[in-house]
Amino acid sequence: MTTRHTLQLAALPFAFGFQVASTALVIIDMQRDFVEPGGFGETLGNDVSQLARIVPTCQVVLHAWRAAGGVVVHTREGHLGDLSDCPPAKLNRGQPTLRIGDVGPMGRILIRGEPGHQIIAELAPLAGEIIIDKPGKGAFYATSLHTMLQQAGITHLIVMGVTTEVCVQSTLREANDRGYDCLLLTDCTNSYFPQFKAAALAMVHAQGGIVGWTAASGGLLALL
Ligand code: C5J
Repeated sequence: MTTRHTLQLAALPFAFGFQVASTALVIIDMQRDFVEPGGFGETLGNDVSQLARIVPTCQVVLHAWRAAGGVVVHTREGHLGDLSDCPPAKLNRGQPTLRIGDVGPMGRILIRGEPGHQIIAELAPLAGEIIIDKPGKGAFYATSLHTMLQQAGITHLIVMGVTTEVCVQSTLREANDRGYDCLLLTDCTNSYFPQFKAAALAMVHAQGGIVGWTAASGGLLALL
């Protein structure tokens, strides 16, 4: 198989056609701050063990995608140490046990460079893979992601990561508006709220794929 061969992946609402050469695997925010106890996710009152469940499946897909020679993008949500890129509306919202920038067990919450901001070891980026640090939920807001994807000739995205209805869905919508065909891997994304995950998946492929496509990872692995 050459990376320019068009593959057809069974998906909802219909087959997702893509070429590895023009497709990026985008892994959203698989950071310690969301997946491990003591980080941003837990300060908001969430059960982070929900998210850890998808890690082995994400790892299998990542390894297969690397072996196929595809472009890999990792994103991380986080802020500058002086919080100048964190709007007060985000900083002050709700009643978390610790706010963004406060010191927690994995360093300052959601701050770039802190231990909690790192991508989990199982999915750690390799040299040469794209890492996007983003201050918002969507990976295109205030980042160079679109420019980097265009430079790499990318037209299609295969997306996994957390959380389905927040950063994953925001990124899918941003990508869709920029003209990318996007597939979300259903067993490689998760939410702290199962009902929100189910609703977000349905929203993606409804109305003839108004935001994109969804499929479980097995079909992709078989094609690769
Ligand atoms: C959240 C994210 N949930 N990565 N961030 O605040 O989905």
